Amino acid sequence: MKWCIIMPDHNDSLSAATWQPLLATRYMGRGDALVLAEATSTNTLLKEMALRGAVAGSLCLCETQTAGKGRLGRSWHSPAGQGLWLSVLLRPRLKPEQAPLVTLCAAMAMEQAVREVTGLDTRIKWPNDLVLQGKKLCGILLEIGFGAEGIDYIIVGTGLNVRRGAYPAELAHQATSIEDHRTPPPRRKLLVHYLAALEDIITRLENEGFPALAKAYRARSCTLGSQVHVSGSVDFTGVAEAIDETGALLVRDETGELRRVLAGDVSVRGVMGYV
Ligand code: BT5
Repeated sequence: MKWCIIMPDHNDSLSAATWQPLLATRYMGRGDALVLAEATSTNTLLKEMALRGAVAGSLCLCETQTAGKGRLGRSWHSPAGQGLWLSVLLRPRLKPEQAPLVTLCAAMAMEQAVREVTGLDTRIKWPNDLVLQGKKLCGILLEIGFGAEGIDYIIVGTGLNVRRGAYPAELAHQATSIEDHRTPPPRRKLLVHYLAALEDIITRLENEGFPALAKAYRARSCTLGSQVHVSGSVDFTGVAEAIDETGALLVRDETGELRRVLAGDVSVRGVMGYV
């Protein structure tokens, strides 16, 4: 009988010593770094750190989340070692009404990181998904704290499916992972590229506003120019035409009226099961 030794994948360690020396950022990833084997939710833990005064660029990441959060009370599957379950703290110089734009910036940064590291061609589904061949590869959850002066903190949570085990079989029709398409890279590489791209994009947003990013966003979007179905407090079908200066989606409905969609669920024809 042969021995089979099962070792943890040390090539894919996320301990701070493996990625901090690779950082080429001014502040992103250079504050406090809480790296855990297990967390309830990295967003929840980083929010506590933010309230205790952690600086912008601090982060929390873990191997597995026991209570990973999606939007609107939904949950996020985060099994051990299968993904990049990460939250980053921002204290951006933005007006409160610009805060939702940070979700779009995080999607652009993750799209850039995945493309630079793996060559995969992902698309941004407004507002908070990265999709690959019509299936969800990454979800983003923003949590915002306001103070007397405006935005106090923004927690940018990203769940990126790296290995095939990141999502359960019952989500296989709408979820995907890098490993479904490529040999997965070390997660620290994705992390370092994401932090660099996020710093760059957020700085441009602070200095120049979203119009400076709109062309690049449109080029990577699968929503703009597509037929969409908006559901939630309203229910209608139309064509997504643009993003406004607050991050809202402008959709031309079937009567020709341009309608502003702030939240709610937007299905894009041909993406994540909507036909
Ligand atoms: C999101 O919500 O897409 C936001 C997900 C954010 C997760 C990160 S992980 C680090 C940080 N800490 C947290 O606690 N959260 C953030 P939403 O658009 O509501 O999508 C949630 C839906 O996606 C679920 O209802 C499932 O249908 C599906 N889903 C859950 N886990 C998934 C996974 N691993 N891959 C693909 N789809 C998933």
